[in-house]
Amino acid sequence: MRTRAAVAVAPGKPLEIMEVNLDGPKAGEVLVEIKATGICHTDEFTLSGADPEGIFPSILGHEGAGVVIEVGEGVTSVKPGDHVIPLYTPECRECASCLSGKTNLCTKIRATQGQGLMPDGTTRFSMLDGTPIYHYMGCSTFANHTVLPEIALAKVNPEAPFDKICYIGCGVTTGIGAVINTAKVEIGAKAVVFGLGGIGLNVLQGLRMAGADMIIGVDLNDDKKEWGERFGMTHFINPSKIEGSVAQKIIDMTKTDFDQIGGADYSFDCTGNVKVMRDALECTHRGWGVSVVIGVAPAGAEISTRPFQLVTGRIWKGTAFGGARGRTDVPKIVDWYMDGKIEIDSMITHKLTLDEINKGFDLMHEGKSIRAVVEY
Ligand code: NAD
Ligand code: AHE
Ligand code: ZN
Repeated sequence: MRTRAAVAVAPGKPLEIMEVNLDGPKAGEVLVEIKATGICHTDEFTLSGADPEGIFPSILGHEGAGVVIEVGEGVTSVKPGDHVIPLYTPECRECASCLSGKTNLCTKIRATQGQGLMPDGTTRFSMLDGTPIYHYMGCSTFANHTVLPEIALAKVNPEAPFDKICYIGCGVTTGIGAVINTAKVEIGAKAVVFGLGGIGLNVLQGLRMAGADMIIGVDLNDDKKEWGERFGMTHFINPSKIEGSVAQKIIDMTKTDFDQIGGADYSFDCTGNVKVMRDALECTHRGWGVSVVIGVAPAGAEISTRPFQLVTGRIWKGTAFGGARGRTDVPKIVDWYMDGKIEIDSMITHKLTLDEINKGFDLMHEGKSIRAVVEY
């Protein structure tokens, strides 16, 4: 069939909207009509050329929602008409990682996914002249139709609006999951969130749900103060407007008469900046502070700190997709949204058509959007 897509033709170039060929689903695969997709900073990261796994031409996008149109041989868990959210972290429930019970990082199809290919080593997309187009994160939601492995689809409540729940395909789940699944924040905790964008605001709402007491937000953009406050932030720091280091500032803010050491119980990097990641670790409490890396850093970037920071009990960890097991957890998160337990609507700041998709990247660069969503 033919479908319309925004194709990443080369690093650093605007996406090109065009008709592309799409082959039907093979065994174990599913054809999905994408109804809406968010634009995540990770799409920008890959388009910019900073992603070591970036491959061109490709169809980016990994934060979508849509409807099953056709299933390939042997597919049993979804059927035409089902509403689904594509999963860049699939859940096969049979690989060593899934069965370990210790991680959400299913490894069944990770190798081919990172090469922009379906599990059989081929691509379903091509240009009208036959040039192959690569898949992205196993999802390619910047196409009106896409093909995914069955294990990379979460079947969700058909009443849920596509233009909102697409955000659960990445940002919402990553932010809330980082708090609940990865950090396992407890009631009364003191926490810091670096970077109050599409991910950071969801970390804030996760902290609010978990019952954290002091929730400090850090961003270079003062507009994010008001945004943070809407999602539970209690204190705001703009690092460009303070004297001294942001880590020391946070340590001082968290001291009490009883605890003169100070430091956050938990911190989260949602910037992808390795210097910020260091501050995020070093602002946590001696003996027990946990810092979670969410941000994705460019090729070649490395993190550093004095090993003493770890010797003295701080824990540095990371999270992908908020530690969520997609087929199991994503339908529940959609239900949380439908039941009013989590907020999404106000974070969708812009709605675009596919033809306007590059505007979504401009809004992100200008710090004007939280999430821009493309509706097909
Ligand atoms: P975004 O562009 O919406 O937000 C980033 C925010 O960070 C902005 O508000 C910006 O002003 C702020 N910021 C930038 N540099 C800063 C600095 N030095 N100090 C303080 N604040 C700073 O991006 P997003 O969609 O929220 O994504 C955030 C990061 O999370 C990206 O690196 C993205 O690739 C990554 N990400 C990771 C996962 C995962 O599973 N680990 C999932 C989604 C996104
Ligand atoms: N391809 C990059 C890494 C990109 C990355 O870290 N991706 C996150 C999801 S970001 C979603 O917005 C992730 O899930 N990683 C786990 C995985 O298996 O890809 C690189 O550096 O090579
Ligand atoms: Zn993302």
